[in-house]
Amino acid sequence: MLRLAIQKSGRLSEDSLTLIRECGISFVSSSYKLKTEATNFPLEILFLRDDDIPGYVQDGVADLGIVGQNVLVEAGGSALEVEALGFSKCRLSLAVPRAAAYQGLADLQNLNIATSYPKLLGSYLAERGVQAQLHTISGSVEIAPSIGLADAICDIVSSGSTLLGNGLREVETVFRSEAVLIAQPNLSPLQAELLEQLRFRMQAVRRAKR
Ligand code: PRT
Ligand code: ZN
Repeated sequence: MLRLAIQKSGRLSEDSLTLIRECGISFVSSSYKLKTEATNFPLEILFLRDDDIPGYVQDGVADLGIVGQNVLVEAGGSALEVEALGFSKCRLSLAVPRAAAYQGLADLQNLNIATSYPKLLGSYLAERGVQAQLHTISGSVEIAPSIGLADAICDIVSSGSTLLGNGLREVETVFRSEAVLIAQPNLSPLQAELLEQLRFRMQAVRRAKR
């Protein structure tokens, strides 16, 4: 039996459920249930907050998970990426107020930057020799400059309209992300075999869409 953790409700949820169904796996899901069992594959599906998924997979509470690479890498830990899934593509970007003079990373030196991704941003800046004060906030990062909390932000962008709507300009891409299948590092041989079957089906689903 494999336990797969997916996001309960959010941007990843629908595509994750669709992918599992397109793999030919049948299950009943309802919005109030926190887990469900597949009827034609030895799979149990757990519905969790996305931020909790890498930790549950690392600890073996779940064997597999579907999360954004941004969440996986920010979490650190030992959960392994085993398959890129091609949906929920986005980028983690630095942005400054539209009117700010920005010519390059050196302009961020000693600024206050608000983000929910201190690890990803911290290593990006450190690798480039930029020192800045990072302020970790968990949501509504885009309003930080307009309320005087930060000089710049680093957050997830997809269309760019949230930045635009908050008077911000995207200046650097820190990380590119998509949804990935992750696995705990200590699967049993039988679980590893089931994972291979699942990956084979996922790859076939993606090929069929191309
Ligand atoms: O409740 P839970 O903790 O499970 O969910 P969540 O609110 O933390 O995550 P959710 O559902 O918003 O996002 C889940 C994953 O989707 C993220 O970790 C990313 O991998 C991916 N993803 C793809 C995005 C976006 N696109 C996205 N646009 N995650 C967030 N956004 C937000 C972003 O934070 C910003 O506020 O959308 C806004 C920007 O969008 P644009 O289109 O205006 O640029
Ligand atoms: Zn989350």
